[in-house]
Amino acid sequence: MNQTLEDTIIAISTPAGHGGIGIVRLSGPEALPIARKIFCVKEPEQNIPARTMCFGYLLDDESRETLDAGYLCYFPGPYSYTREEVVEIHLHGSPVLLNEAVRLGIRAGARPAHPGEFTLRAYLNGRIDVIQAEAINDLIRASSLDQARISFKQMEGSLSRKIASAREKIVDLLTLVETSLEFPDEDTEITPEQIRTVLLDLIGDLGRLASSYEQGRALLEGLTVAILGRTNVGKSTLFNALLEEERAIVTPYPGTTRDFIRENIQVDGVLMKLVDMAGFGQASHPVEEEGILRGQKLAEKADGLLVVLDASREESPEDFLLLNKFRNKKKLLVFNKSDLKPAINRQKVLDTCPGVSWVEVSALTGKNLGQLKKMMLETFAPQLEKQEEIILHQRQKVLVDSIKNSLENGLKLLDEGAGEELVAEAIREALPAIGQLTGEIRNQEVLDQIFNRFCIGK
Ligand SMILES: Nc1nc2c(ncn2[C@@H]2O[C@H](COP(=O)(O)OP(=O)(O)OP(=O)(O)O)[C@@H](O)[C@H]2O)c(=O)[nH]1
Ligand SMILES: [Mg+2]
Repeated sequence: MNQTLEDTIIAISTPAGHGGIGIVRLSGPEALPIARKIFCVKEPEQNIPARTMCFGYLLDDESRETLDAGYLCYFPGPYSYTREEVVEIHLHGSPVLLNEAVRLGIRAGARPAHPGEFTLRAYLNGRIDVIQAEAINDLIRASSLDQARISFKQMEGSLSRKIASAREKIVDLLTLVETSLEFPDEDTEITPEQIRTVLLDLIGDLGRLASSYEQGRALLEGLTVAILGRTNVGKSTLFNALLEEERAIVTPYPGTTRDFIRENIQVDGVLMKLVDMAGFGQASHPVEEEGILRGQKLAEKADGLLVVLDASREESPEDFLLLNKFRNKKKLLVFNKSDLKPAINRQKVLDTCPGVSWVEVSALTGKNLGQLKKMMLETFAPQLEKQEEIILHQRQKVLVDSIKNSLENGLKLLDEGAGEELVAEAIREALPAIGQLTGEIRNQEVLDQIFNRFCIGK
């Protein structure tokens, strides 16, 4: 990726397609002069107010043809997204016009931006670190509100501060150990016990951070929740009701659903991939049999199960078979068709799986579906502490693990009675990983990987 900061870059910053407005953005030393060439505003250049919308016209400066009306907004560096001179031109959201504006901008001296290059510049100019850059992209691509919340905090520097504080503690510890080595007689001496306390504290913190990656992944990818039960209990009806869309076919005949269907829903900001599948029981057709097998495999891997039972009929051996088969999975028991006269022996079912939460619903009338959603959150979703930091990227997880490893090596040496010099050396090995985590140590390949995931114009 070209990283010359002398260039002025240009790109459309709004998504592809037609929209109410579309924004072309420029960043670099010539941003304002170039913008003024292609966009005509009343104010003379020296009077263009900062961060204020100025009405004007998109103009082909060669043919003198006016192409659109809109607004120009000038963000003088360093008070801009990239810390450089930045101009946004707001036009009508027409791809034809926006592309033309970019073409005119290039003719006037700008160069097309690479994906993520605006954010890359913000990083190269020291406004954000790599963790924050990753968070910006996460925020843009967030598929659930929870994920967006976490990414926003990280964009504002919460995770970076946590890493900085770990770094500070490590550096302080190293300084103490080194001073006590250099001046052994003075009262600067640090005891192995003190070193151990600091190390254990840091290792605990980093361990919690590393294990938050599992939650992070669940957030990014969503939780898979499989709807399972014998045929005709109302799985597809429940699936549709939770989806609020008539997605799966529902009929009064057992064996309606044969293949599985997966759709995303959001429950209070948490992304769940809901899967409807063939009902368990005697298959009436080889296709259904295959569907049942696939469903079982899926259910085994799911993050949670909704085991649906027909409360208007007596419990059947298949119900018990199912409950036993998925004994060790997180699940909820859903007694469906509660609008009809009950016939199931609920207690008998509950006795086979003590401790499992249950709810009586009617997928048909919608009764208790809100309650069911609440329970799905409580039972399946990782419980996020609001102030806790979550790692969303494998890159970050690998580096946090590596920092923790170095500290653990130091601790091991300390426990084996090795000299403080050796202990310090092991601890010092944590520093490069910290540098890579926040991007202080620049690795072109890693930067390319991170910023290539961005859209053009961000
Ligand atoms: N009264 C009542 N009927 C329901 C309810 N839920 C589903 N049904 C009916 O039960 C029948 C079967 O519903 P489905 O949703 O197709 O059941 P399923 O479990 O997906 O069935 P298979 O795909 O064949 O395994 C349909 O006639 C639904 O209208 C409910 O809560 N109350
Ligand atoms: Mg079905």
